[in-house]
Amino acid sequence: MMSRPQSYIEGETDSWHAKSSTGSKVKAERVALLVLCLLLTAAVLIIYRLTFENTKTRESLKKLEELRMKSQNVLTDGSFCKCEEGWEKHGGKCYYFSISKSSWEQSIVDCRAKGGDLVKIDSREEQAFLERRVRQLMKEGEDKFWIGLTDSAVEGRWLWVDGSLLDESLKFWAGKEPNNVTEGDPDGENCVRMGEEFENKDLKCWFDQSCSKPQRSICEKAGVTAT
Ligand SMILES: [Ca+2]
Ligand SMILES: [Ca+2]
Repeated sequence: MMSRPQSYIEGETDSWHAKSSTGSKVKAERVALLVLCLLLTAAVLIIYRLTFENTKTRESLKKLEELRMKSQNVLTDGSFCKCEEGWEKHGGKCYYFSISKSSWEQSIVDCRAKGGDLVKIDSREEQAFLERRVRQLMKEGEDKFWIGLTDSAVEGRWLWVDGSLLDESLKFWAGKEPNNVTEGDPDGENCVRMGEEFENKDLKCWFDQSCSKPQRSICEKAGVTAT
């Protein structure tokens, strides 16, 4: 029996090895391609999801802002509030920021002639609104605005224009105020003005001042209802 030449067997083995090596290479490339495809698909899905969520978040924020704007102008009976020309609407109330300066007493007279009164601050939110608006209207430190708070009757006993006592949790005195300085006015400082040109720490921008010293003022009145 004749056996194959040794060289022939070696040649066949080399060829088999070459084929086997090429096959493994192709297989590895296919696996790599598959992995790449999977990664690409995952990336596309993630990008799509993020874009979708981003759009959803923007829509939710827009809706929240609309609700916030609406809630500020809706009164308790569900009707909407309107303000006369020159008055600014906020939280169902109308505010008039007078830049002409007068004494605290005269400011009350002027506000009442307009159908309102010097402002009474009932919440931190209201203080935040007024603090921001006053800051926008001020050009220098003396452009402060009277609010309806006084201790004229009893020193240190702060009352609002409607006769109510100042709520301890709603005080926004700046620095070491009230200091009841008596220089320039022997009666001291018995009326309150508010405002700083720059952003105030924790909304604290109230200063007691001599009631006769002319200041700008903030009037407040209820909004006119409209359904
Ligand atoms: Ca005082
Ligand atoms: Ca003072």
